[in-house]
Amino acid sequence: MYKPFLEHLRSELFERFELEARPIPAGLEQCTSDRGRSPATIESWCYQCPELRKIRYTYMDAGDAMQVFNSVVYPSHQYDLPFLGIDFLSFGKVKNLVVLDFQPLFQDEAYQAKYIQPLQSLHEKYDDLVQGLEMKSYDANQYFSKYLLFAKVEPDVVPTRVFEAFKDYLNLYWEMMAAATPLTNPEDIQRVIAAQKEYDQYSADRDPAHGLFSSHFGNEWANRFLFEFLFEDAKPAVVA
Ligand code: BLA
Repeated sequence: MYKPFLEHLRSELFERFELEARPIPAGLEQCTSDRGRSPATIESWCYQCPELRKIRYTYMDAGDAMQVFNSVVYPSHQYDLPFLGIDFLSFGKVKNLVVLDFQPLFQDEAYQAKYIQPLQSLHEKYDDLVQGLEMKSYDANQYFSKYLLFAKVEPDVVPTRVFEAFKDYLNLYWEMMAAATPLTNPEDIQRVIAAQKEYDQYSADRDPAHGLFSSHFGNEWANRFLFEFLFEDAKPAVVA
């Protein structure tokens, strides 16, 4: 269902950047299971280039039962650009949830004006993908922008409206990247490093997918996937 999105992201990345593979810890690149009701496969890819220190994307395929395409692009530490965050999920072809955002590192006004305001016109263009849904796991005011696309959609709009929106958001992201000037002040860079790290911790602590991973691939695999790959700068909570 979301394979064309993955293909589009991949070809855009390879066209625009000098990508180098970024290693994925052994055993986490791919996993297949026949536990649970339907067989599931999860596969991930990871790259880096001078501008983008970590580009990861994951596809989880459990046939009609579930399709997930998830990706985060982490700019290099000398860029205070937002993350590009993608989470497209489909359960039983019925519940199709799409989330697409430029995830801000900071919430101050200068940052919003520079990196989030440019999204406004796309957000308006795709107002059918803006539904004011409530977030259950996350805080909408942290690491999300006010111009995110977040919608429950019918399957027929996925290859049409959602794909159009995806292409437009990606294009704007590349434009923003191309226009960005690297930070030179070590303190500013430290601030980016800290915020990116906090994003990993925040996301790992709240990730609504842990149960999904562990039901298919086991708890141990799920923990490794979360803390060694998806959000590798996060530390697992210490359980007494
Ligand atoms: C929701 N994301 C979800 C849910 C799951 C995942 C299972 C809950 C769906 C439901 O309501 O039933 C799945 N998250 C994943 C998967 C991975 C993951 C499979 O990290 C990894 C492979 N989530 C992101 C990113 C964004 C994001 C980058 O990982 C930003 C665009 C957003 N996911 C996001 C939001 C929700 C969600 C906003 C709704 C959650 C809520 O209600 O709080």
